[in-house]
Amino acid sequence: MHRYLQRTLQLLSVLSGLLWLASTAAADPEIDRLLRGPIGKDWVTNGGNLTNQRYSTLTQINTTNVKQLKGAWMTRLKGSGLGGKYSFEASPLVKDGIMYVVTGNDDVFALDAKTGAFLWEYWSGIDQTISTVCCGWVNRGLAMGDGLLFFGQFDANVVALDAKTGKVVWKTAIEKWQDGYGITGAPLYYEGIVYSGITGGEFGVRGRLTALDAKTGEIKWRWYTLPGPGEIGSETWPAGTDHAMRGGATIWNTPALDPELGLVYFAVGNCGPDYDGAMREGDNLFCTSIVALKAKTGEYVWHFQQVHHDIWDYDAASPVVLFDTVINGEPRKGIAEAGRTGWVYILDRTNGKPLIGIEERPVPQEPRQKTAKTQPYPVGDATVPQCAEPMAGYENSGCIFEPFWETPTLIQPSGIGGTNWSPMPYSPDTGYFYVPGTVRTSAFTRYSDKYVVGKRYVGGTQAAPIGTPMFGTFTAIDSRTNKIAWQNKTQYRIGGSGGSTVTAGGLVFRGEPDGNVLALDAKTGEELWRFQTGFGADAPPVVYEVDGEQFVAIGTGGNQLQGSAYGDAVWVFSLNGKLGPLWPPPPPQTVAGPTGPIAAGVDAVKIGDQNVEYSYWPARTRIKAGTTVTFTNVGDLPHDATAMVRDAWGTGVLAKGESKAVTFSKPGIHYYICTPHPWMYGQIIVE
Ligand SMILES: [Cu+2]
Repeated sequence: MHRYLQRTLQLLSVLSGLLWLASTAAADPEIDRLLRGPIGKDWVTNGGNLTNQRYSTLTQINTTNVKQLKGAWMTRLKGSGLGGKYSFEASPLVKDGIMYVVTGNDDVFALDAKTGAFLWEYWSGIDQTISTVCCGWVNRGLAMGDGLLFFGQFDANVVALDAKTGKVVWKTAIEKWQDGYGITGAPLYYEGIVYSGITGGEFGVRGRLTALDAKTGEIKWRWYTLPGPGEIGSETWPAGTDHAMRGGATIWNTPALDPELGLVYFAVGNCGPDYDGAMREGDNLFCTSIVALKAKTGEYVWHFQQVHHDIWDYDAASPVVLFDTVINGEPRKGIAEAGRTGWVYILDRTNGKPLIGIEERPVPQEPRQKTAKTQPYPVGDATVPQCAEPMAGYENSGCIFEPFWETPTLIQPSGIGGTNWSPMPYSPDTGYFYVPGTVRTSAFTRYSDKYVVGKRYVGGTQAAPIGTPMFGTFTAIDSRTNKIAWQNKTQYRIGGSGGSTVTAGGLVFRGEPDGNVLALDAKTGEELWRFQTGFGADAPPVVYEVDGEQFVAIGTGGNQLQGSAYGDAVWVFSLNGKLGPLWPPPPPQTVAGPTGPIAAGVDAVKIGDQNVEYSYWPARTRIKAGTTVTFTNVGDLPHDATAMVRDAWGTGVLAKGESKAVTFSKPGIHYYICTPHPWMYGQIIVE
């Protein structure tokens, strides 16, 4: 009897053990293994694997033979995402000889990774009238697992396609685009969960990370980046107000995950309203922060805020990177993120404490903006200059964290400078992070904005003054010291969405907005190879292998924020490649201001004409005093034309098809911008 009971208990315990295994077993053991391991022949998630390091272990293409690299194939994606409102920022995924790629129109294509032949295509049919777009139509990539491909859409749906056929398996609405929400970041898949961020920081949304069941699309949990009353961080918002509920803090990019620690990590964007801190006294957690949650449950574990009470649009927008290192002889688990501030933030990923050192220093104050008393200054070097040059016509100028109110104030880096959405690869061979940067000064101005659901809610503007230079830097930052190992100045802005990838072959591959793809020596930064693709080459490249042959792939479809020429192509390179370069596309602007010839006597200006969404046509016109100029929006998005001299004149927001007439009586040169898209410039010369 006693023995029988013992046997029964043993059996029960074995059974419950099996049940436990069944409930926790990985949903896709092969993908999970690839995600945990070093990146080899396949590239199965946006950042290559769970670390986001974008470090390929393939060595067939290396520093000795990279000069022989030529085009293996180039495929144009049937006009998907081809046009002035789109950007191509996705890394293609590759698994078992099949490439999957998503364009700025949320269309997905499966291609033979060896030949570029089409296997299937999914056309999103997404509503082209979506008006809650802050920074170009873009999709930063896919995730895969359980035989499915996952991605977020501009209309705030997360979608799963059958990887074999491209048919929709499930679609889950996270929110409504009409309320200001959208998804542009690539999700992360691991152990049957899809992690997705959300965008809408310029539309008064409440940011969050959403975890979905990969098989069904059911929402398992969500973690709000803006705390509700009584929650952790709520003490950093004014008590008794609901400003935190529309404080932005969106998630632009793919999380990283440490399976041993069981933590998921991500970077959080700017506070809303972007440039007006007057009503939101406090540090405003979890804006502009790195956050760690328990990967299974979404429970808060730690956070690090890069900018307190952000009023400069200093999003943490680049994906976080996990790496292991040795500091003072001790092995450490690190996490790093490159900010728009121009610094790399390097932390211990077990607890969120600085790994190398970050000092809180007093900063200049502006009581009306309720500025934070101190800000974090990482020990080490910044990758872009952090002070603006004084300039005629501007009373105020300053360095990073210079406050501003209603008088335009020059500050560098701008909110569209430093490292923006671009990823930052890490090589365990060199111990370097490869940091793309944009150098661009902004004149910041605060104004009042009223919150209306689904409308822009930014409380100010930032535009680069006419004639100021815009360029970039590409910097190797030593992960052990946070100091510059080498730095290349680049002709064009590359921090806005430029991508790169590093290999065990000692190479860094990266695209340029002028259409060139480059290979650099990862140790020294020396350029070893260059190839003209014919389209703006801004997307982050990937490296893969099929039938023993190594390939390098890059999406070349241009990028609005970097001003590069649009396209719809995927270029793939190999040592056996036969294709030569194409003619260069028009290069991006390197000086802020309107471009093109001056039209004589033209009194009608079209906005977003000729498939160039972010433009005025003509951008420059010469008229007689007393002429009435009619501005008409023929683009897809709401635009305006607003004098750079504040309160002088403006059309107000024009929806698609709307016009507004403005009479110019005073002779002189009138510059104007589009307030939602301050990289659009126009000029009216009145005689
Ligand atoms: Cu605009």
